[in-house]
Amino acid sequence: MRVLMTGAAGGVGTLLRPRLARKGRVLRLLDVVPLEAGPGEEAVTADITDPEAMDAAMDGVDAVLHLGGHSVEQPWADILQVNIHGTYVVLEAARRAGVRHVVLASSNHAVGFFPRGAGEAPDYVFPRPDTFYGVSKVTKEALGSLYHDRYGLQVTCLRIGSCFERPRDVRMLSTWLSPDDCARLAEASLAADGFHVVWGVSANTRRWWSLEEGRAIGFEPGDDSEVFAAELIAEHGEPDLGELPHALVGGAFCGPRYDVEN
Ligand code: 15L
Repeated sequence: MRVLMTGAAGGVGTLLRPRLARKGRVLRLLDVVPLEAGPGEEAVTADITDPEAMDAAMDGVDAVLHLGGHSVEQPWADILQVNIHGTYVVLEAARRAGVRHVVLASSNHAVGFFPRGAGEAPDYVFPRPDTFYGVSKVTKEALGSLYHDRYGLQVTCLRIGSCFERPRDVRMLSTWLSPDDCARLAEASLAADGFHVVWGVSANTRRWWSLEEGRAIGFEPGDDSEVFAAELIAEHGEPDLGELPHALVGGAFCGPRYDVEN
């Protein structure tokens, strides 16, 4: 079993790398930044927008975990080239190589303007991107859907919340995806057949995003950000759920800081 991980040098890739190591599995780490391969790993320095390099990177690969691309807002031209075109190149290379499973790192920012309501935000919320970055995640999901329906790839898109070692602010008490839960979600997704869009969130007490579809593909989160709540609230104060960053899925990404003229 060989898994190609794009964006392996990034934040989520770095957290997942040790957690996805398995006996009998080779992790092929791909990034524009050179990486040193450890036991059970292979390193490829390549750009996801380079079709020849991606064809070569797919050789012998069973599944792809596509994390590569900008992870925050950038000028449109960069988002278009790296996140949108790059995802097309990755999926095309996977299709040509006959790869069965592809997991796409989407983001909560694909649906950033979805408002907090009385109940949980359901799975498969219609796209409401909050930035050009969010648009690229919507496009990623759309490309994944196309490559599933037209070419039979098994695709799972992860609407990841906030994947860090620990929550960094009060919003993340709701949106945190612990590194261990991210690995659990990646494992479930790498084995899931069909086309799925799931929230990437831990079993946080303050969670307001559904875990139903995640659980349907076999993801059982084991962590809860509540253990960090007292400390974060002492530092930042109690959240006002009617205001940003708490009132909308995408938090501060929905605010004026991300207007194109700022
Ligand atoms: C994301 O999609 C970003 O990659 C990450 O940096 C965080 O800001 C996260 O969303 C979030 O919403 O907390």
